[in-house]
Amino acid sequence: MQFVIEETKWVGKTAHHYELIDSTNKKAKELAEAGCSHGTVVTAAGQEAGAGRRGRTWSSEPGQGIYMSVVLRPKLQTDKASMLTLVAAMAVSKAIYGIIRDCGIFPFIKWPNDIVIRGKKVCGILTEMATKNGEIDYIVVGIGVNVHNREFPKEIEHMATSIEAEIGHEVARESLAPLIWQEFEKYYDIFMETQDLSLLQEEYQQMSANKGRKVTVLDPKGEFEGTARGITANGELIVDTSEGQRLVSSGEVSVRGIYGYV
Ligand code: BTX
Repeated sequence: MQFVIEETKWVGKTAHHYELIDSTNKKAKELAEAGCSHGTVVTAAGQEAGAGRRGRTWSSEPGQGIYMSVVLRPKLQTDKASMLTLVAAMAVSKAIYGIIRDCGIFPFIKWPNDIVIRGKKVCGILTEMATKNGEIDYIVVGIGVNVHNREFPKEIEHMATSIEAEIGHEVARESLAPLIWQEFEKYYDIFMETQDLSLLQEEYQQMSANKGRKVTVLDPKGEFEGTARGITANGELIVDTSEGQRLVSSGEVSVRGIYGYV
């Protein structure tokens, strides 16, 4: 099923759709290497090798979810690129809420790259960057949303859910996907004004699943616990620990709730 992206200014004006693909991020990177324009979108009905972070996989059952990626060519310092994950997370949270608001359920952001409903993951975001001569050549932001799924592979069923499984009625992928890009474009343009999250920070905090919660930070340099307090304008997670406040950058770090996934 091909999504029609109409209400945007620049996202998805060129779009490539595949019924089955290995990974929309991989295809978007190939198109970017071949010189495609800023805003080019790749969508697929299913993925055979959906990619997560650090070599992990994203279960991408055909016809069950939204699998899509956008190519971006921002004039941005390389160390700011990871904030685009948070920008995309805000867009997904807002778009899902726009579709399910009557259910009284809120899709929260689990920093940095998941959207959760009732503590389980409905969306993952993968941001990848390529540089040339020390500058950003392109960034690919990939978004996977579980929409219709009623079951998941055994190894992820404790942490994964879909929008329909949570709200109990049908959601149209062809309505949600374009809405995500509309919201993404709005948040992206605001982000680019300041090249940080200072204008989005306050709204982000309201969408945050972590704020005020006890978290374990799985830092390869040493695991620690604390209470998440929100994010900085640079997208770091603020964590109060018994030894004082620490700022956690995404990258190599994962965050888990002490009492569950969130
Ligand atoms: P992540 O590394 O944060 O999360 C991956 C982990 O999430 C897996 O190891 C598994 O535990 C769990 N998981 C796998 N599949 C699902 C699922 N469908 N629902 C919930 N949990 C799951 C997250 O990486 C980033 C995922 C981005 C996926 C999009 S899809 C479109 C684009 N193309 C592509 O290849 N990747 C992105």
